[in-house]
Amino acid sequence: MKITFIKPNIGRMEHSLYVDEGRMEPLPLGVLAGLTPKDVECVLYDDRLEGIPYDAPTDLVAISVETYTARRSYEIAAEFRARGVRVVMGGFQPTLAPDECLQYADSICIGDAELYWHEAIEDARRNRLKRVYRAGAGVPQRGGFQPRRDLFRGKGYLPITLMQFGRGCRFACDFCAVAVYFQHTNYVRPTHEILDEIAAQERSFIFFVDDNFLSNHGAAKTFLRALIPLKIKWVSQASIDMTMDGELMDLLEASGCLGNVIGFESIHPESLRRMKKGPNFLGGKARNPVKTGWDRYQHQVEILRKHHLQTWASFTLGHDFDTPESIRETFDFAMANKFCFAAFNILMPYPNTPLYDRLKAEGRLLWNGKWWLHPGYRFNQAAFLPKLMSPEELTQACWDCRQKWNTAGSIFRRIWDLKTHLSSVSRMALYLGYNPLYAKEVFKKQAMLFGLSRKEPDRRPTPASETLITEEGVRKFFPVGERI
Ligand code: B12
Ligand code: SF4
Repeated sequence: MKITFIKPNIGRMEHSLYVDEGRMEPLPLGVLAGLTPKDVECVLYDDRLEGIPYDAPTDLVAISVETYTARRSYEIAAEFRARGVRVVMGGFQPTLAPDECLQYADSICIGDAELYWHEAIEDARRNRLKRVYRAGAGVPQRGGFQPRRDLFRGKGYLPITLMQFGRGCRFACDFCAVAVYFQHTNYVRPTHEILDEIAAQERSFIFFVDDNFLSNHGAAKTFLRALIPLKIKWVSQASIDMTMDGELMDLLEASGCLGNVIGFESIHPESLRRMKKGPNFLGGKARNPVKTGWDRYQHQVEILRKHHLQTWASFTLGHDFDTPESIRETFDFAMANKFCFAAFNILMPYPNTPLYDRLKAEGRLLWNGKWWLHPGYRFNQAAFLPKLMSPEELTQACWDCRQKWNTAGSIFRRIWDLKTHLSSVSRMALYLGYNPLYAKEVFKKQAMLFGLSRKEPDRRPTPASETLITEEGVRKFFPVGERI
């Protein structure tokens, strides 16, 4: 039996091979292949860098589908199914929007593959795949099996090994797909299994792809102590409440942590409260800004700097208290703190999240409520009606931030921090190596259409009237799989 694993891109130009130069190893597919019985042949194609050989013989196609890549995944599935090959989909989109995915796949997998993949393979061998395999979430890579990293070789991925310490997060931010998928729970792998995986790597630079590496401080401390003697360098994603725990901060520094992606989301306490961004209230003065004054994370950022941690600040912009002015202030805040990277993301209503349900109930969703399928929707456009500005203003304000942040001048201005970027050779290399690369990718991806298209990106915000095409209209004129 042969399985073809596919990592879909967000969008793709019909006549040119769009190559994502910031591409990282597709760990979910490596994990899935690692879970696959040894007698099954596994091949992997990454739509971000290579063509997909639809005519090559295969028995089963397995696609990892996120909301952003759903339209492209459905197109790829249509090609294989037209050739009589069965397609199975798994990942966030099948878990959050199963009914939609079922229309485009022979079989869908809800939740973590560790819990059903063997059964699906045996069913596929006997030609009796079920329509739905359903599981929850749990401890990743149970039993300590390793991802099939040999499948990544020769594909030019960034020289950084992706690995899991754990999955999920204990918080419940209202916009977060992770909170829904993992039901506010964090699962951590046994330390010895991760150490074995690290020992099997040639590289000593690791990205722990956890949703919140520091969701469980106790477990993280145990693991960090075990990391210290290995003398590796690593980065991850973690919530800012880490700054409340001095011992944890010392261990982060001692274990080789260069920095984390941190969800600041907003610099306005009203917005943080409304989105239920729990960790951002724990360590600072946002709990009761009327009494204490809101210091805009000043205290927390100082603690991060004291430990030489570089910060990748992530913002979600477009909350109900946001205006174009407050978005500009957010940009100034990020510049003033000389963050290593910053993502000025438009707040996105992901299917099945509390935010999505609220905006839907308030009649504020654009693009028929399914922006990820809409043929006119472009990457980084507003997908709902904000309260205090128009969707076009929101799109433009975030694009302005991205443009200004990623100029050579901005990169030059931000490097001058002796406590972080200039505190060691590896930190400086990370800053100088990745900033220009990400800047280039940000410009390439901005306003990209989803799926296969003939149109070049148009960076102007789409007028709201164009977002109002009806659902029947979308189906009639732009069925998924048809080129526009
Ligand atoms: C690492 C990461 C990244 C890395 C990318 C790494 C890479 N390889 O390219 C970076 C930082 C670059 C990134 C970028 C983005 N990301 Co990201 N990312 C993650 C993160 C934290 C971990 C992914 C991972 O490797 N996990 C480890 C693997 C083993 O777990 P897994 O993917 O969940 O897979 C398991 C199951 O889902 C299932 N499964 C998955 N696929 C399949 C397929 C089949 C056939 C089967 C049977 C099962 C199955 O089995 C697996 C094993 O249990 C996830 C969150 C998460 N928990 O997954 C977000 C996440 C996937 N990202 C997200 C987003 C939004 C983005 C961006 C769009 C952000 C932005 N605005 O730019 C971009 C662009 C992504 C793109 N498609 O190009 C969202 C997607 C939301 C959604 N509803 O789809 C997530 C869920 C984060 C979140 N908080 O919501 N990301
Ligand atoms: S802290 Fe981060 S990962 Fe956890 S629920 Fe909030 S946004 Fe999601």
